[in-house]
Amino acid sequence: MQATAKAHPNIALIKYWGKRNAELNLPATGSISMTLDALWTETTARFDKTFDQDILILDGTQATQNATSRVSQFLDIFRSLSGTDQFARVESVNNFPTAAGLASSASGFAALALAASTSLGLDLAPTKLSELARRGSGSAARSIYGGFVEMSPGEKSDGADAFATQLYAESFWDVRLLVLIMSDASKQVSSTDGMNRTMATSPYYSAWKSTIPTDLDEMRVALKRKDIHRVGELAEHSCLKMHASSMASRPGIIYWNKGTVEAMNKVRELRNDGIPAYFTIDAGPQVKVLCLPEDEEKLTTHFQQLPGVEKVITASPGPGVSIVGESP
Ligand code: 2P0
Repeated sequence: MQATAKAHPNIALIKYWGKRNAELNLPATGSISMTLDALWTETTARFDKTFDQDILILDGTQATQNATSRVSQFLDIFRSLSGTDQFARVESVNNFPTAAGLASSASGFAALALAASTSLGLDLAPTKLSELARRGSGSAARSIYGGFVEMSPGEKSDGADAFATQLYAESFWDVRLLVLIMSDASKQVSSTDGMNRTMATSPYYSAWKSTIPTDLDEMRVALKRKDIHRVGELAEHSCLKMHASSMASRPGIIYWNKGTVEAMNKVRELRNDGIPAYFTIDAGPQVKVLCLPEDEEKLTTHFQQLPGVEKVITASPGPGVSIVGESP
């Protein structure tokens, strides 16, 4: 059978940065995210006994050996669960640039987890799907669900309790996340390499880690109250703290460029003018701005005028992963 799944990336409001076990991809801390409606990945998986190797097609082009072997290793988990040794053809399409630092691995591995398990006839509970998606990419565990999602680091050594759960569905709170695409998307250190280096060499990592349980508690309360100021302040703090910890690595990791800093300053300037707007930044230069729907247009106009900003994408809380096509 062949199955096509659709998943949306998510942006962490309380960041995940560091692993307690690299092989099983177990996060060192919990995290809280929002799934984005405007961006998506659609992935089709077909296992067939006539295939003699796994094939990965990304946005219409055959993927590199590295990308294909990462996907092959991920598919091995599903092959082992269903007791098959068949190879697969995986075709994946993003409606956004793959390398733009927009969490394509989150939507990519969430979609692949559901497409692969469905095409093999495995009917997995969402928590199991989330646990398996995590093996592909830590943030993918959160993209199984829509709306506002919390990832648990778990305590078990086999990772059976390291999965995400939904805090609130996408209909809970109508907020916006403006994604500012920077024109100078300079080459970055991958998330995996960045977090591993931070954990191994940054004197600030342990301090960062010790503050996360409180951040998570406070974010849950702020979300429940739909308090944009508190959610935004906590998200901005979590982001700056993650970056400060990375910058203190050896060699230091700087994900920002000139446009990133200009956008951060602009967000704070607009906030001083009374508009509730708060930024967050992941392992790349893009700035994401949390705001209310009524300020979306005004803020977009301001950000489009910044010289470092190429494009602004507007996202709202989006849905979890789903099957959008099946055929024999
Ligand atoms: C997050 N990031 O919580 C953090 C904040 C980026 C910055 O999760 O190594 O691609 O595959 O588990 O999921 C991006 O890291 O890392 C990420 P791996 P992933 O969203």
